[in-house]
Amino acid sequence: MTIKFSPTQLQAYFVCGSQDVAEGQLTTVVAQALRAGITAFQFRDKGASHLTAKARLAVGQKLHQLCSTYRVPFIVDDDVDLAIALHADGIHVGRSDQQIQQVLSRVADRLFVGLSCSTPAEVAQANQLAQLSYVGSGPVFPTGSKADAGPVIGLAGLAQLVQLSRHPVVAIGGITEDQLPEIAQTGASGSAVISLLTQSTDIAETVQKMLQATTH
Ligand code: TZP
Ligand code: MG
Repeated sequence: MTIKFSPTQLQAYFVCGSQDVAEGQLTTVVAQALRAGITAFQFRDKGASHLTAKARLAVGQKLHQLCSTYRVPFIVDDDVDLAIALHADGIHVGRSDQQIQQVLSRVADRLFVGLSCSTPAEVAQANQLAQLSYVGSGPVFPTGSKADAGPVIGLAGLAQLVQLSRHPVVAIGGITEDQLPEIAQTGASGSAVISLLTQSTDIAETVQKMLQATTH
């Protein structure tokens, strides 16, 4: 099953890999998040990941199956070969990942493509790329989940990028429940989060708050 991109899928966007949860818990956590109503899932397995390449493929297959059951897009971070091998619905490309033009020409006919953009110049470049589906912007706030995260852009920085972007924007980085309404006020289509869901004591309630913040 291929899932097409819609901006409403950015409302409650969960990003997670083995490094973000206790060992062996990834599929359990993702299943809980899907049951709670997340609108997109990104498999981002890197850094302190405890998976071998072979295990990553096997876990990715399981996660894609889970996402398909809930008709939620399964997006792979960064790794085009993995995205193709897993028949992912989408790929998310960061600034330091493979050149966006190369990725687009290789997979844009099969996968939807998201790109990280944290400055007005990067958004201006993304505006030239008609095949992009969305832009991810941040870190909006300080984050403990990405060791090499760039400078914090704040809510004002996010609002500026949303204004400039022709593509829908999903906010990322250090987003807590309290900030969800302010994120929505910038015009962002939603929030992409790791720790808000992996550290949540009530995933169902947290996802509801993410959905409510962006439902007008
Ligand atoms: N890209 C920019 S910040 C970030 C990524 C992957 C980490 C987001 O994690 P958290 O826990 O929601 O701050
Ligand atoms: Mg990346």
